[in-house]
Amino acid sequence: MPGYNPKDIEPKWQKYWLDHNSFRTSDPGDADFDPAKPKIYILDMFPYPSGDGLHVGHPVGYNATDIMARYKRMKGFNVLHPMGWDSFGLPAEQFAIKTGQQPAVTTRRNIDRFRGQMQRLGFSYDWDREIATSDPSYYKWTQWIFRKLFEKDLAYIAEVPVWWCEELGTVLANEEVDSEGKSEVGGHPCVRRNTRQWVLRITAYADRLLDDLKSLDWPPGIIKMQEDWIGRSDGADVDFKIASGAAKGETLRVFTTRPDTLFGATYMVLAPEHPLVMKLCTQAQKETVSRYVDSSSRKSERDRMVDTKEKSGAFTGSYASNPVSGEEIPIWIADYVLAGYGTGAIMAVPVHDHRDFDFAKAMGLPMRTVVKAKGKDAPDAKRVEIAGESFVCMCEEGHAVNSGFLDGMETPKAKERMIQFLEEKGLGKRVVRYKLRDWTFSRQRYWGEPFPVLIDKDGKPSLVDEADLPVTLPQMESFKSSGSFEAPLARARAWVETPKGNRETNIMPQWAGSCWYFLRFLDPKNLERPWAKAKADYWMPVDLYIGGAEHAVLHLLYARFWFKIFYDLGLVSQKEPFQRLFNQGMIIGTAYKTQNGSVVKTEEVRWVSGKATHPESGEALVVTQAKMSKSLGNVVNPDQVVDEFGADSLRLYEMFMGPLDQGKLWDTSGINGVFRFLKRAYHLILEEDRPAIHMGPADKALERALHSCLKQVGQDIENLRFNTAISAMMIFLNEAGEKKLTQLQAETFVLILAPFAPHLAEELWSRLGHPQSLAWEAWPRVDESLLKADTVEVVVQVNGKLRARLQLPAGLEGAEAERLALADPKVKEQLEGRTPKKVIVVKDKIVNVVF
Ligand code: ANZ
Repeated sequence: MPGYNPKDIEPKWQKYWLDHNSFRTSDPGDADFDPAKPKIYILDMFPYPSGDGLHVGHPVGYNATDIMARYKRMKGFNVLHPMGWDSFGLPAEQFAIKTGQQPAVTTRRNIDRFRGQMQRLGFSYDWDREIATSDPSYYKWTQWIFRKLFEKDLAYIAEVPVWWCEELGTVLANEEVDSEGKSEVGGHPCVRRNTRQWVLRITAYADRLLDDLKSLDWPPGIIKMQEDWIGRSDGADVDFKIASGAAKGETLRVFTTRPDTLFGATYMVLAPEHPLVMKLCTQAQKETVSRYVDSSSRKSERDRMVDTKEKSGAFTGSYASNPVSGEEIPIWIADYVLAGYGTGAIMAVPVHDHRDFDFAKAMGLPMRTVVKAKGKDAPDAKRVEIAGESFVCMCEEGHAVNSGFLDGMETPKAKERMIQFLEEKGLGKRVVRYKLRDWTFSRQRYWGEPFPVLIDKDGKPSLVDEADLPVTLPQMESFKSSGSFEAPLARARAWVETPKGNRETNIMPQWAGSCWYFLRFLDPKNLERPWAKAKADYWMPVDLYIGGAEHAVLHLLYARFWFKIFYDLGLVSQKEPFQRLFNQGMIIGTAYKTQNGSVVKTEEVRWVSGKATHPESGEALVVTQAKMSKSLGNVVNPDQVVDEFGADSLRLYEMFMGPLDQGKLWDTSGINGVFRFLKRAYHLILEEDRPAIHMGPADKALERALHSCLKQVGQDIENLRFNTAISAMMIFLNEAGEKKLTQLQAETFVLILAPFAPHLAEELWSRLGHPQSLAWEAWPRVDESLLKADTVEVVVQVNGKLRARLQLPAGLEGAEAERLALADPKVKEQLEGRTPKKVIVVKDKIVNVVF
């Protein structure tokens, strides 16, 4: 049966690409490597191979990188475009537990499924470079890197709180638990306890992680999130002496970003967990303070930070003296001050800090205005009247008042002056602080990289010799965590006990493998080193990195951190791993629920006069649009779409739905449109399955339409605007109408189509008489001369005033333009028969007439 049938075309070309290893990329040093070409490294955030397989949301990013990779090969680049698997981690472990199997077995199977699905979509990965983070041949090098971190004193052991989740039966890290103490996976309640953990000293790199963001081509929103996560604050530590009450003579250190407001500090606050709390508290206040400390230990950090919350606190009974005014100010404890930030204590300046303002107002504490705003007070500013004096909360900068030697100074200058004063008098010093905390780098679970570490009887760690790597994960019958917070590996006694000492039984977090996988892709089979430096020198940095915005902070931060360590170790020559970052939008699915909330799968919904109803009861369903998830029954499997319409249609549809960075609602019926487009493209080139070629000279209008399409598509790909690129191809098809293309035009169109619908393009290319894949054909050159407009607008000025606009043939000679301008009725009217003194012609733009 002649006609466009993806089932006949797609498997054939997928096999061809694999058999010919069409997308193998050679490296510097390989015989077939061409150093004259420019390089581009195009990377996807590699997936963790879940048990559910791909859903249609995954390929959005993979489609985008594939189009870019195919295009850049045609543009004459050396293109590195690899794929692998982030195969350690909690989801894989949970899947194995749920299905009663070994994670090593389920993971392999899931990987095979993912790879198969990707190959069915025709992605042009260099499969020779495939890696999986859970392979010993890979994690050997993750352990090797850990050895380096330990040697550099960037890894240490500390007591850190972790969470236990009864429901999941596992220990969770902070980032796996939400602000309400529920697990990110499944939303189950968790309890917290301090345990011994490995911690990485990421804070040592805080400044560089912040500064180097400037050099990156990333979405501004992501840069901002990284900046906020690192959270640099410039300020000062200030020492206050305890003047009366308990602990007289002790020093209380605070951190402030506004040392210029020191004269306005009218009380102090300690976090309830501050070590001095009990010491500072007078006999009379002991009970109140203890009760408060106890009640706040039950609140989450997020709750304590929320501004609108009722402020609560307790007075300790003691007073400190303000180091600049000498005034005695009361010391309180309150949970709006956090133990883990700064010094865990603050000087409170109610008029210039919202939280202090609310607290002082609630507790009836004194206030003093020490900064005057530049303009008027904000109309919505908080106000309060105390003993006949009115105070307006003002947190902006301005100039100092009521502040002795600072009076009149603008805020930045006043800050500097105060820091100088404090340093001179030994009352404080300049400091920079970060929100960023060191990174808890161990998990009490099974499915992860073992640490290359032995622990002696006193708990002291030592490294396993490099020659003994990898330390492989032992097979265990049961690898569930236990409620005792003990790592499952501790139960593998035969593995733990070695002649040289006992093994560390914690494992690394899933982030470990994804911190450096982009480097292993450069040299995946190297047995001597994690990668050869020369390869990193050539391929790094990643030129385009596409993935989900959910990795905006942690993955990118951790990977950048390790990369900077590699730089310091001389393993790479660049400072940043990912030059250009792009986040693809999420695909949203439609979900159907009954009134009482039970889910009805999309394929089971019955449509009655345009309304979704229950297949049995006929009840009208509640329709919502939400992130695709199994529990909502709104996941669309790409395999189904490929079965019905083919991979090229799926690829095209996902790119045509809208701009790459925006969220899009999946609508299977929308695929019909792109399927029809591909069918028309097929029939434009083939008639009864034979090339339908126009033999005479090229149709001028068609030629121009083709080159305008070519130009647009090239520009759009560079800018990741794939939806408009596809529209441009559709417009061309419309303009072509019933006309036939010449051989050259047909080839040009097929090459334009190739990055988007590679199977169909390969098929057409071969039918046009080419025995080899088009993957490495040159991208056609735009003939700019065709795109120049035939006519241009030329304005005519008479004595400097615009008098006429003429449509003239483009490129008209000066004398001819002058003749036509002077013949124009409006110009004639101005001249009233006079001969102009001078006529100046700017070709294709202006005729200037002076008389
Ligand atoms: C006095 C002051 C006056 C402040 C003023 C602000 C405005 P960032 O920018 O987030 O670093 N602070 C210090 N340690 C704290 C803690 N452990 N818990 C809660 N708040 C704490 O904020 C630094 C400011 O937050 C510090 O500057 C301190 O309040 C408060 F007009 O000191 B400030």
